[in-house]
Amino acid sequence: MLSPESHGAPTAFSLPVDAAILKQLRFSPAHPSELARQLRLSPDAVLLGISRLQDAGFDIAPNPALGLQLVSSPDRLIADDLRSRMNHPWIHDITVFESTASTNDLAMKRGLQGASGPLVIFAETQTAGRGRFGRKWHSKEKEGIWMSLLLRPRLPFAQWPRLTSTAALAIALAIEQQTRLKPGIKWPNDVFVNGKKISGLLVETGQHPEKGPFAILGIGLNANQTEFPEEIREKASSLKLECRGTIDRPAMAAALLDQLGSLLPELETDFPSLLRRIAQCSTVLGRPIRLHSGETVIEGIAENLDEEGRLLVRMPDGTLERFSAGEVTTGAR
Ligand code: BT5
Repeated sequence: MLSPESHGAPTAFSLPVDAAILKQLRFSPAHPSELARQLRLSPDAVLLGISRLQDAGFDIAPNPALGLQLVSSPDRLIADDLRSRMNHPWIHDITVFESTASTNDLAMKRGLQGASGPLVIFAETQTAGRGRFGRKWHSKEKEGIWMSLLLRPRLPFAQWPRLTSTAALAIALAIEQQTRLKPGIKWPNDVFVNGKKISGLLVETGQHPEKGPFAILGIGLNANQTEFPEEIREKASSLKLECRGTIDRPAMAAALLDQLGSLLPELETDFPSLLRRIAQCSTVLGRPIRLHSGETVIEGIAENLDEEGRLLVRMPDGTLERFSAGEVTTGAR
């Protein structure tokens, strides 16, 4: 199962101390003694947690009438902060690196070592972020969300491509929720806003001798960039540029985890309804396209998605062909 914890009723009490304190303070200010009672912790544990959080950059200030108040959070991805912001903490194993070559490489390593997942790895910057076919993915420090999830879907391997379109929908919904922008899904692995690429997905698979196959879902989401390197300047954008406001990255990252947590189980139980929503967000359906798939380049009309999310293309001779991967390069945004 993708999300073993999603059936329980997670409470602040099941969170680590710092996450529980943050969750409670986000809900309302409280005196340390109240916090200790609410969280069933000793007063010392609460005070220690508060000072750890302050050291990490959280502005937690005393207010004579209200008690302790969370005034602001740092613009950093911090595992306990993300845990505290999630509505349904379905994923507990969250790691954040300041810098790494590629979060997909790290998640792959964990999978090959036999980690059960689900787990997620974030990095504030990647020195060798990758797209498909070994292309470079620009991952500027603290300006985006660069993350990889390790999952072991309980689905026949042939159905794993469902992961890509489901994750794209989760990204689109999280963006919409946080910014009110209207993102579109460019089949199969891009999310666009106003005709520019905001996010890309890199899904890879691995195999552990005992634990079996696993999937790595790599997500790059441009949040606060105000400029891009020359080679992608024309086609890339960030949420900040599109909505003219700074993005709260931890809130966006938590929203993304929440959306993934609610959609991923559906991919096993009710993919047809997910597909309808994915199709509604599509920027390619109904349009003339050119599709590069391996050595093949075809032109036709992107007509629909089939039951597994493959693209159905109406060819000039009237036949319908299906593609499970590829790159839509023309006539579609
Ligand atoms: C993708 O590949 O769009 C998948 C990107 C996945 C990145 C995530 S970040 C976390 C995880 N760790 C990794 O190492 N990777 C994943 P593709 O469809 O092949 O698109 C790659 C192309 O997008 C490049 O050739 C550029 O043209 C363009 N590009 C590169 N960086 C970009 C950026 N930050 N924003 C928009 N476009 C970009």
